[in-house]
This record gives sequence, structure tokens and C-alpha cells, in this order.
Amino acid sequence: MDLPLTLLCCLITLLLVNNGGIVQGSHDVFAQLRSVPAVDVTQVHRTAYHFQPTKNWINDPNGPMYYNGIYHLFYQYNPKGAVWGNIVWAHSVSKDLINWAKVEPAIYPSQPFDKYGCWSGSATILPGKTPKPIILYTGIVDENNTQVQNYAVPADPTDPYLRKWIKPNNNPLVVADKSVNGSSFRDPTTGWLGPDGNWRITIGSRRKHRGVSYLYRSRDFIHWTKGKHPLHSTAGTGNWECPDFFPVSVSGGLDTSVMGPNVKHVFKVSLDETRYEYYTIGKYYPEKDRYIPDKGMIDGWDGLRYDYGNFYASKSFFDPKKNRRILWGWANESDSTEMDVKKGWAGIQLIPRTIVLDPSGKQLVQWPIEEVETLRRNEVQLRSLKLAKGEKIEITGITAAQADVDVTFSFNSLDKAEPFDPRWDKYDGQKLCSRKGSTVQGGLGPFGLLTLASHNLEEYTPVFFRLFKAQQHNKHLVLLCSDASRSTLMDDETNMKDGRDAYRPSFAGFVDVDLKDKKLTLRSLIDNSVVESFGAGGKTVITSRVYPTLAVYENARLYAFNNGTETVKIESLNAWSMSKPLYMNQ
Ligand code: DQQ
Repeated sequence: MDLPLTLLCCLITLLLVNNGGIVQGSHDVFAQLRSVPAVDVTQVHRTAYHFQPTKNWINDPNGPMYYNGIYHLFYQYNPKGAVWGNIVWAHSVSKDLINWAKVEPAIYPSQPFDKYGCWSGSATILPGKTPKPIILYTGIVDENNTQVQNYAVPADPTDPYLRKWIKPNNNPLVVADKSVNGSSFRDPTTGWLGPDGNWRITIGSRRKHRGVSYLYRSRDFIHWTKGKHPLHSTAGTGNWECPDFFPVSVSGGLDTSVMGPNVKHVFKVSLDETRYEYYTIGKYYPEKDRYIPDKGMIDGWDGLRYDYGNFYASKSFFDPKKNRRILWGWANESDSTEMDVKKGWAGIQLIPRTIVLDPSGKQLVQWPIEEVETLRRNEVQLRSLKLAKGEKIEITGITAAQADVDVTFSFNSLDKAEPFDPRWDKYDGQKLCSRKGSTVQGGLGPFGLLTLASHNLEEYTPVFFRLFKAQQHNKHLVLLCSDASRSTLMDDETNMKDGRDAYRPSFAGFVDVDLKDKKLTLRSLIDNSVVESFGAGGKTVITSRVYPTLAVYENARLYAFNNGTETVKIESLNAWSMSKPLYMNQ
């Protein structure tokens, strides 16, 4: 990237502010650091079973697909350092989504249509006698950050690993017309085929402060025409990155082109300004190429999120091997850039999740892919164990820094749920969680897990439920928190997020769950510097990145706790040590 573009990016970054004044997961440009080689790669805090290259910066997952028996994951990667810059499409292949082998980068800047950058995009498998994959990605063509959409195809589709990719000379395929903001025009989706035999894709953009996802149609996947109107747009949401659009059903995953009576559609965007994502569920009208969110969906900042924590630029794909839709998301570091440079690496891909439609039709449900269970070792179990007010119990016999824990809590009554103050914002769980952390005694809750805890609890990341009773409708509200505020003893300065405050948020999301059986489940995947938690079977999911100093390796501990006045019972708890995959991108 040349200087004017660097300055432009810095300016954009400076202009980004979110609710709390903190931007996470941003692509801040550190011109002088973007090519500092990772000499000494620090192991502590590296994950063991999450997707990571051996060193350097990664961001968005790109073009995930299953082709000829192999899973492919491409991702935004800086081969020269641990900050964003020099981005190429790195490429890894796998047979099981757990063990990964890296192959050479698939796409890197080399042509006039991508000389200044090869940014995010998607893969589509074109059907036919011999189905063929094709990648669409965003190329940056000049110092003004002008964005176009290009394609790449495998040089040899019979190579099982698709190691070499060609960018044909008829690129770019899509250029912004005058009505489109050419420097906010990126991240083409996987294509879907309409009943008229035309392919569609959608591309993220903005018109002033309105988030826009443009629609393009093509007969042959090469010649694209812009639709008369966008697939979707929403006022006041700022630039839309990495849109994703796909069909869902209650029973399983669907290929991206499937439409029909029992099918709903999901539209997801990554909000450039706040660096979090939201999705809506709705109806797709292919004749008009309109997407209309269902009644009651919040189409904006307060919308549903895949993950209420550190999760961005996600992308889903249909896995025909197991008939499921799989979601990949990127989690950036939440420590400082200086720390990242020192560590020699930054960013991980989270454990892929299957996504299905909840039977209510009102939200998605996510669950870690079943393959991750092959890494489970040394199972420990607890059954029918009461936790009275202030009690906690240590879960021993596993490596707590690298674990999978699945627990079902039950309680006898909802009577002690705290009143929900109508002045509180029911969309801002995070604020409520930072006010009412795991140590603030409640009625029903807080109860849950203390993950990555040190012996004397100098450090810990609690993941817990707290229940409230809304006076108005006599309705209960369940809040799930993943609170990083006490996760490390590292001083604030070391842990500062790029000159801003230390970034240790009390991430939280409400859980829309039926409490009839008075039970709540929680599963956490713990991996040295990441805790991914799935509340109520995956109805609400939160990821935290944390950097303990004492609770590392064999010194980390795991507890179940209750700080509410109502006794809760651990109906069942199963926990495992998680082993390292045999191959991780060596
Ligand atoms: N990251 C890519 C862009 C995308 C952003 C650049 C989202 O294509 O909009 O690395 O994180």
C-alpha cells in the first residue's frame, strides 16, 4: 500500500467510533510495522486447536468451500508481519476442518486490477458435469482505494489441493458505476442461482451513511449487470462489509441456491463503524430480487448477532459432505499492536459452527462442528451437585487452559430473579453486565463458569447467566455474560488497545429461551487466549480474547460458581482436555 492510501486508511480509522468509543477488530494501518518480520514467535497465548498460521497477522475468512473431498479455507494474511498490511489470500486445506495444511497463497496483488490489494470475497461451485470452483474477490486498483470485483479459477481443477489459482485477463468483472461509492464497494458473496437461470451476488457498500448491499445478475458468472435496486439497504448503519446471504431451515443446511416454502433467508452484514455484525431473518423474493426481514426483526445496530463478543467478517458455506451450513468468523486480538508485534502473530479463526434456524423462526442456533469433539481427552463428569449462594467448585482432572466444558444448570424457582429496571436498555446487555459482574450478588444468578482462572482468582474470565424479571409483561430476561474485566494482571498500558483504553469488555447478550423446565445450558471452548461460549444450546454465543499472566498452561483452573441467593444445581457437567490437532498450518 502506498502512502496516500495509508493516510486515507488512518483517517478512516480515526473516524471510526462505536458506542463505547472503542473499535475492536479494526484494520488499523501501522505503516512502519506492516513489514516487520516475526522473529521470535511467542507461544504463550497462542491457541492450540483454533485455526492459526504459525506467525503473522490474519483477518477475514475468505472463500470457504468443500470441493472434491477437501475443505478449503482462504484468509486475509500479512506474510510480512503481525499487523494488517501486504494482504494476500493465504490458503489452507483440510479433510476434517480440524487438521490443516497450508499451501501457497492463492491470490496476491500482481495485476492492474488488484495491484493495491486483494481483499475479501467468496467461492462458488459452478454446477455441471464437472463442477468447478470460482472465486470472486475485491481488488484495489489505485491509491484512492478504488475497489473492483475480480475472479480467479484453479489452474488445475484436478489438483486435489487446488494449489495454483489464475486471475484471467478479462478481469475486473464488476466495476462501480457512477451511482456507487467506489471506495466502499467490496466483499462479493457466494453466488446463488435464481429460478430464471441467472446467477446473483451481492456486494457490500454504503450511500452516505446508509448501509447498502448491491445486487448483480449474470447468466455466465462473467458478465454482470447491476440490479435496479439493491438486495437490501438500511439507513444509518454506515458502510456494510462482508455481506452474507443464504437460505436456512430448521432441519439442516441448504445449498446457497435453495428456495422454497420451508425456507427462510438470512442476511448478515459486518458493520464497518462498530466492528460488529448483525443479521436478520426474512423472505427472499427472487422475481424482484428483494429481501424483506420478517416482522419484529431489528434491522440495525440492535439486531441479532451471531456472537456478542470478538467476532467479525464472518462467512458461511454449504458443506455437502454433511448437509450443513458452516459459519467461520475471525477474532482479532484485544491486546495492543506492540504486543502483537512482540508476539509475532495476531488473529485467529474461531471454531467453525453449524447454523440452523431455531424452530421459532426468530433466530439462528449455532453449535461447534462435531469434528471438534475428536480432540476431547480425559473426560470428567459431575452430576447433581448443589451450589448454594457464594459457592464454587473446581473442575479438576483436565487441562483447564485448553478445554471443552458442557454444563446444565437447574433451579427450583424463578421467584428470586432480580427486577429488570425499565430504564435499562434491553438491547445493551454489555452495559448491564459491566454494572452487574460475576461478583455482584444477585437473586437467580450470577452462576456459571470461571474460565482461565488463577489459583487465588487474581485472574479469571467468568461466563455466566443472570436472570431478571421484567415487571411489565411478567416476562423473564436471561443475560449471558463473558466478562474480560478481570482476565489479566497485565498492566493497562501493556494491554492498551492501540492508544485507547485497555480492551477488556464485559461482553453480553440476552438469551431468548424457554425457562419452563428451569434449566440453562452453557458450553465453553477454552483455548489459552480465547473463550467461546454457547448459551442455551447455541442461542446466544459470546467470544472473548484474554491474556492471563498466571492462569496459563497447567496453572489455569476452571470452576463452576453461583453468586445468587437462589441455590442452583449442576444437573450434569462434562469437561474434557482438548488436544492439539496433529497438523496446524506447518
Ligand atoms: N477486511 C478486508 C475487506 C473487508 C474487511 C480487508 C473486513 O475486504 O471489508 O482486509 O474485515
